[in-house]
Amino acid sequence: MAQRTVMAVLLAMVVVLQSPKAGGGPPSPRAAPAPMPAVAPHTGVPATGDVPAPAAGEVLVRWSARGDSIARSSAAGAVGGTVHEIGLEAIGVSLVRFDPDAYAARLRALKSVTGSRSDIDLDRASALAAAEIARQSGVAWAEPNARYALVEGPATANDPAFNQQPGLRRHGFPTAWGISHGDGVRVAVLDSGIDCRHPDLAGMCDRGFDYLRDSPTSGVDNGDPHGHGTHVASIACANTDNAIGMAGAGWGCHVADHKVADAQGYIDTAAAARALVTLVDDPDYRADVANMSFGGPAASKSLAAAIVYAEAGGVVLVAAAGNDGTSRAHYPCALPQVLCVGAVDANTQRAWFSNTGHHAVVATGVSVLGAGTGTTRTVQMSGTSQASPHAAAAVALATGMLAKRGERWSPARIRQLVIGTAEDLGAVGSDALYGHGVVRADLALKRLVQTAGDTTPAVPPIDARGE
Ligand SMILES: [Ca+2]
Ligand SMILES: [Ca+2]
Repeated sequence: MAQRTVMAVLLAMVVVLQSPKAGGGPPSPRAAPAPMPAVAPHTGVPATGDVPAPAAGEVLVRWSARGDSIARSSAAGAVGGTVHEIGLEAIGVSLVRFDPDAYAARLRALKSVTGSRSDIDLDRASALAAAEIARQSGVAWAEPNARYALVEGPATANDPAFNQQPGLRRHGFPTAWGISHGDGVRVAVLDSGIDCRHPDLAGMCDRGFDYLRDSPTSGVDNGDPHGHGTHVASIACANTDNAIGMAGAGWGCHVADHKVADAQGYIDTAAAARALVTLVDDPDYRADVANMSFGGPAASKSLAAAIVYAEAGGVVLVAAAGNDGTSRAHYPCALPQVLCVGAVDANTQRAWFSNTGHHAVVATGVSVLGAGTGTTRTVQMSGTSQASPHAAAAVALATGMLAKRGERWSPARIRQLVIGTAEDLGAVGSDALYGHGVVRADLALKRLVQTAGDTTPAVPPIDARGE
């Protein structure tokens, strides 16, 4: 066999066991995690409450071909209104403004005469005015100037540990959840395995592959002797709003366990490269995103070729910048096809261990809460390993939103979306400590909202390396 390069080590450290909370918190861990209770699937955007009333005294009117200016004025006059052009001439629509109080009073008086007096409020007056205008000559249709609400999500998820996950708020995930839940998105986790029996991961694991044993994993009874992969997977896609444990940043995304690391946390180039190629070549393992919370200084050509292959195959590649605290290039993160993620603490100060100079963005990577293995419900770990899945989750939410409207963007374009919406930190502009800044899932998705139906790139190409 060809000599294998020991490629990388997993990039997390400082494990702090977290004891279960008394009262209100998750139940005490037992020898085997309890099976996941049935939870209704997350489907789309949550309801936003009451529908706002239409704008008072305004009706939008579409004129028919024969509607000349005299007919228009006459139609508007039927409700005591006047015609206003508001820039919708291209679609034949004008705004009729009228005095809603006067119109409502007139209707009340009429009803009084006919013996059917009842209160007519302003909302009702808008609908009635529209109906009256619609009956006039030269009018194709008329409708109240209805209002819509911004789609805003829940301020919090109901997971009991949510308040111990300040990074989620810092990255704008709760707002992003109001726009997308990442449903149907698969994040391949190239790591030490995933404990898919964990109550916050059961049901979120898709079929995966164990490259050490050369065999598929079911996504049901997978194991993780190291614990690293389980933690990373949960940060991205733990079951959210299920009243159990923690929230996953990607809310409803699924993970696939691509086990490439041994129990000591080492990954060889062959396993990593094979996993990347599998994500593209084997339809059973197709993935939208690959999270690589590993790396090292070896500039392997094979790994680089596999990265290029996976990106060309449509996989958005996200990796950890490394925990050496140096500016030395760290692979695969330093490759240009990879969204390279450094770590910051809860105050968005650079984590002391986070490598510099090669990452595109930063995310929370100090004392991050995630799923433990075995009987441990949650643990805290620190590392760029923990930062990377936050960025992967932002990608998952964006990918899910695009899929809902029938779009699929290239990995490069999605990478540019995350980079282009990052919040600048430290020195103005891209810098060695923070790259382009901290991941803002909310801003990324809001930019996607703005680009609905737009076929031009959401953001101009940006040199992710910052030069
Ligand atoms: Ca949960
Ligand atoms: Ca900066």
